[in-house]
Amino acid sequence: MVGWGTWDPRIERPSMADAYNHYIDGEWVDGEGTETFESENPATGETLGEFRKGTPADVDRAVAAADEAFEEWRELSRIDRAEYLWDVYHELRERTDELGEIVTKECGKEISEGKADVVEAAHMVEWAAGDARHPKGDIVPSEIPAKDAYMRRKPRGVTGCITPWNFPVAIPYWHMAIALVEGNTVVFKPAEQTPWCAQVIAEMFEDAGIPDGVFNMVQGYGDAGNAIVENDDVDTVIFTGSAEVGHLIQDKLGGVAGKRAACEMGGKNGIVITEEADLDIAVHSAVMSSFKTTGQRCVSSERLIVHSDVYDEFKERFVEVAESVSVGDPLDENTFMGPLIEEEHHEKVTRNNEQAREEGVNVLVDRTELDAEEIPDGHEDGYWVGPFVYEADAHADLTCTHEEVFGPHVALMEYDGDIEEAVEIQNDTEYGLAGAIISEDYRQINYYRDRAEIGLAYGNLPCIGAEVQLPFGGVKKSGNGYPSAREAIEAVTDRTAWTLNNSKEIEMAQGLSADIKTDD
Ligand code: UN1
Repeated sequence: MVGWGTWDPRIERPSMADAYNHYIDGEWVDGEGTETFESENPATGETLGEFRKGTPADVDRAVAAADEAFEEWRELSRIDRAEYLWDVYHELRERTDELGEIVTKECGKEISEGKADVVEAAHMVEWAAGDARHPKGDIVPSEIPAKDAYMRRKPRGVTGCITPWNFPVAIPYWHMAIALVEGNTVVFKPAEQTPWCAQVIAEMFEDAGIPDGVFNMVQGYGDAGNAIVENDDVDTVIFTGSAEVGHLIQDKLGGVAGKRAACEMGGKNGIVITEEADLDIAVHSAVMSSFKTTGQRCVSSERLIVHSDVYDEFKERFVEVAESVSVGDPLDENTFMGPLIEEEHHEKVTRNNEQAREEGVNVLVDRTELDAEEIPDGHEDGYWVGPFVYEADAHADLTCTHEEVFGPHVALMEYDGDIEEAVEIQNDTEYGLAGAIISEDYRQINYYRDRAEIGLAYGNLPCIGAEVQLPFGGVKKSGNGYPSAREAIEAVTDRTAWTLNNSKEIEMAQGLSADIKTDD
C-alpha cells in the first residue's frame, strides 16, 4: 500500500496487501476485475491508496447476496435492525476528527467541512435509528365499525445506492440508513474519487456485525453504477450526482414496472437580495453559498439576484471578499476554500469561466489562476482555482447564468422591479434545487417561499447547510426524490392499505349490498 500512514489497523489483513477491495456477503473480496485505481489527494496530487475496480459481475454478485439476505433481514423488528445502526452511530461520533481528516484529504474540503460531513452522517444515522422506535403508519377510520383500517409499509427489497464524492460520508448514510432500518438490503457504489471514505463506511458496518449480505459495497466507476441500475433484482435505485447521469437513470427505470428511482441532482441556485435586505446578512450568505466547498455543492449558489437600490453597495462588499477569501491547504483551519476535486473538473471550471467571458459578461474578479505565492508549499500539484465573479444581464439567455458549473463561478444579476420580478429571474432555469431570499420584509419573504420553484428554500440564510431531519431534494431538472429523512421512506418502502374485519359477517362500505342473491 502507498501513503496510508499509520491509520488502518486492518492493514495486516492478508487480502489487503496490495489493494483495498469490495465488501460482499460479509467478506472482503478481490472481485472479478484485475484493474485497480488510485485515490488522489486533490490538494497535493499525492496518492492516498489503491483500490480494486469493480466490474458488472462484482455488482451482480453483491446484488445476489443482498437479494438472498433480504428475507431474513425484513423479518427482524425495525428496532432490532436499528441496533446495528446505533453501533455505526457511536463509531462515527468517536472517530469524527479522524474521519473528517480522511474526508478532507480525499475530497479537498477544508477541515471544518470534512468533520461536518461526518457529523451530518452521524445525524442521519441517529435520525433513522431513533425513528425505529417511533410510531409508523396511520390508523384510518372505516365506515364499518367492525373494520380496522391501517396504512402500513413494507420494505421493497434491494436498494442500490450510487453516491457522489462531495459528501463522501454523509450522503451514503442518507441513502442507506433509512433503507436498512426499513428492512431493505443495500448495494453501495461510492464515487470513484472517494474510495477511502467508502472503505471506512464498509468497515463500520462490518464492526457493527451487520448480517452477511445486508450491506454490500462495490468500488468502481460508472460501469459498476450502471450494473446496479440494469440488474433486475435491484428494486430501488437512490442516486445523488449529476443531472446527466440522474436523467439516464430516471429514463431507464421510469417505465419499468416495479422499479423505483429516487434521484437528487444539481442546481443553478439563486439568492435574491431585495431592496429591504440587511446587507451584512446578504454578503455573508452569498459568500458561504458561493465559495464554501469551492462551489462544489449541488446547493451552491452561482446566481446572486440583487435589487438596484442596494446593488452597488452589495457588489463592492462581495467583490472585496471574493478578492481576498483564502484558498489553500484544506487541512489548515485558516483556509476557506480548498482545491477542486480533480484535473478534469479543473479544466471544466476553467473552460466555463472563459465561456462566460466569451458571452460578453463584465468580469469583476478572476482568480481562475492563482498567483504562485498563494499556493502553499508542497501543494503545487493541487487543482487550485479561486473565485470568478461577473455581472450579467438578468434577463439574457446566457449559458453561464443557466448551466451549472459546480465551482466558485458567480453571476451578479441586477433587477429594479418588485419581488415578482426577482422570483421570475430566479425561476428562469431548468433546475429547482435550492435558493434563498435576503430581506427584512416578511411579505417579500412569504412571496418567495410560495413562488420560488425549488425544493430547499431559505430566508436570511445561505442556501447551503441543510439539516438531515428536513427532506432534501429538488424539483424540475434537479430531481424526483428526497433521499433523506422522512421522505426517503417513500423511496424505500411500499404502502399497503390494510383492512381487517373483526365480525363474522361481511359488511361493505358505501352502502354496497353484501347480500348474495340467487334465483332459488
Ligand atoms: C450536496 O451538495 O450534494 O445542504 C449536498 C447542504 C448539505 C448537503 C449538500 N447538507 O449543504
